[in-house]
Amino acid sequence: HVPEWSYEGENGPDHWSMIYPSCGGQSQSPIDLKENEMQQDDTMEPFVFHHYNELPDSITVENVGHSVKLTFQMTNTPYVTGGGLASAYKFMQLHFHWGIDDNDGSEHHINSHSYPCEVHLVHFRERYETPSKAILYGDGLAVLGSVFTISKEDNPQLAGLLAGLLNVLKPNEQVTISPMPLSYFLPYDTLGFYRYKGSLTTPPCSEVVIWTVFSNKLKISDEQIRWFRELEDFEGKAMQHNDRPLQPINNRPIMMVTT
Ligand code: B30
Ligand code: ZN
Repeated sequence: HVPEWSYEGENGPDHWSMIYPSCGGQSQSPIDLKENEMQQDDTMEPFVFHHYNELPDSITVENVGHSVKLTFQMTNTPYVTGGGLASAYKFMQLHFHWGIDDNDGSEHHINSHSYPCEVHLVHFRERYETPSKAILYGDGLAVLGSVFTISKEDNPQLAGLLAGLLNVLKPNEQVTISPMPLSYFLPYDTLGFYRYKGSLTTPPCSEVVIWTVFSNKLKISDEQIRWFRELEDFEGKAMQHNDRPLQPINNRPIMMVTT
């Protein structure tokens, strides 16, 4: 289907709230994560990632028109506990946000700095049984985000995915890629992170997300990012960027966990 929203022009982010009222809410994402405005939290235990190192049977890559999404077919669904989360959150999908050039593209900013790319690992709270039921609750989803910095060398862990992109240049196209563990999309050290309550960064912008952004970064080369920008959107135009502008914090507490 063709959605009623995009990242540019008449259906761009400034207009989302006309059709999707939550996009005009008071707890929207992304935000600028400024360390000097955060509270330190020493009570959150480290994350525990279950089955994140297991090889899936297969991975499906899909061009969803506004991003590229990966789903993992595996016997044991990965899930996350700890990290200040109330209970287990099951992995659903991961996807990427990127920018027109390497100065921009991450949705969250860290200390007012934007990064060229950000990956979102989307999870739903197990006790709500399904993703569609989970988004009816303020703590229904947990999204784990990591930003990328530019490396001179290609990141070999991204090679299989990026090769697959050539087969999904058009919306709704799907391809199966060689299995790799979900842990490839987490920084090596996940002990440091930022935490706040926010929303989906795309319509319907539901305010149901416990956000985590890790302080450590992943790596991607400039040549590798270019592949994302080649994907086509529903209008047949290159998806040059898919980062929502920063949203007001409105007195929300932002927590920081350091090692
Ligand atoms: S994000 O991580 O805040 N960018 C959804 C999940 C996470 C984020 C944004 C949206 C989500 O579940 N959206 C509704 C379902 N989508 C399915 C999808 O896979 O991606 C349907 C849709 O638009 O129509 Cu996009
Ligand atoms: Zn996202």
